[in-house]
Amino acid sequence: MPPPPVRCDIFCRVIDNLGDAGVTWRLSRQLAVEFSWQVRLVIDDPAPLAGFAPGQQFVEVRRWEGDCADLMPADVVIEAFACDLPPRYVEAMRARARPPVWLNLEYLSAEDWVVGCHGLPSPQAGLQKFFFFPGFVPGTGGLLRERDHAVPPAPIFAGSLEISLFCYENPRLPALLAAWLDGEQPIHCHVCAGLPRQQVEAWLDETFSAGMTARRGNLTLSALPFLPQPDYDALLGRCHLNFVRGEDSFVRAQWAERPFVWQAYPQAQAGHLIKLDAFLNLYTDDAAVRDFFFAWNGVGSLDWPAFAARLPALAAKAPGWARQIAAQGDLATNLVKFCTARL
Ligand code: TRH
Repeated sequence: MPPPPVRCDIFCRVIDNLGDAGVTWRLSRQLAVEFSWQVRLVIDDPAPLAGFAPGQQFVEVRRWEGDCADLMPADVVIEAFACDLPPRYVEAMRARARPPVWLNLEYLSAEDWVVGCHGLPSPQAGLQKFFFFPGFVPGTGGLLRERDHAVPPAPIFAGSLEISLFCYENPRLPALLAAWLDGEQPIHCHVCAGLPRQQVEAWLDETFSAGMTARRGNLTLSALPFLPQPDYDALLGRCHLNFVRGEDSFVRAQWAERPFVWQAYPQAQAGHLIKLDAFLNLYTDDAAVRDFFFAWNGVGSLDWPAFAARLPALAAKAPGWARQIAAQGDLATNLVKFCTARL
C-alpha cells in the first residue's frame, strides 16, 4: 500500500493586488500536481483564483471565514506572509498527537539577511514555526518554478518591439509612453488589465477596453483582458521586454528569459528601494540598466534610449541568469524536502 498523501493547508489573506493569491495559488497547484499532496487553500478572498485558473480541480479552495472551526489541521500547515492562523486552528494543531510541520512562507527579497533567516524555527504557543524564505541564492528556499516549465523560443523580430506592461500606479508611465511614441523604433505594447490599462486609458484620454487597440506615433497599444496565469506566463515569452511588478510576475519574467523591468511593491520608508538595490546588486552592474530600474521606481530620470541600447545585452544574458537562479532547486521541491524531513 502506498503511504497516504501528505495533507497540506495553505492559509492566505489577500492584502491588496494579486500577488498574495498568485503566489499561494501557484504553490498549491504545484504541490498537488507534482507531489500529489492533498492541498487545501484557505483564502479570505478566493475571487482572483477564478481568473488565474478557471475551472481548476487540483486544489480544494476554502473561503477563510472566522476561526475555521470546521477545519482539522493537516500534516503540513503553510501560513503565507505571516497571515496569522486562527487561534482555534493553532489550538487544534497543538492537540494533534504529532503536531503538523508549520511554515511561514515569507515575501521574496534578495537582501543578504535572508540566507541567515531561512529555515529558522520560532517557538509559538508550544509549537515550532519555521521561516521559509524564497530567494535567488543558495541557502534560501528558491523560487517557484514548475517542473514542466518550458522556455519559449525567442520571439521573431518582425519590425516592432513587443513589450508587455504590468505595473502599479506609476508617475513615470506618461514619460515612457511619450518616449515610445516619438522613438525611431515601432513599439507594440500589450497593456495588462487593471492599473496598467487604467493609466494608459487616462493618458490616451479615450476609452481603452480589453480587446481595443490605439495608435500614437510609432506606438501601438493593445488592451488585454485579465489572462489566466499560464496565458500571462506565455505572454512574457512572446515579448522582447516585460515590465513586471511585485513578486510573482517578477519571477516569471526571469523564467521567460527575456529582458524585464521591475516595479517593486511600494513600501513605507522606501523599503522597496532597499529590495530593488539588493536585487540589482545580484543581477547587474550595468549603470544604464540600474538607472532605468530605479527611475521606473521613482528615483532619477527615465532614459529610455540608454536602456533600449542595453536590450541586446540583457537578452543575451537572460538564459544564463535563469540557470543561475534555478541552480538551488525550485521552491516547491525545496519546501517538500524541508517538510518531509520533519514529518
Ligand atoms: O499583484 P502584485 O502587485 O502582488 C503583490 C506582490 O506579491 C507583493 O510582493 C505583495 O506584497 C503584494 O502583492 C501584497 O504582483 P505579482 O506578485 O506579480 O502578482 C500578480 C499575479 O497576477 C501573478 O500571479 C500573475 C497574475 N496575473 C495573471 O494571472 N493574469 C494577468 O492578466 C495579470 C496581469 C497577472
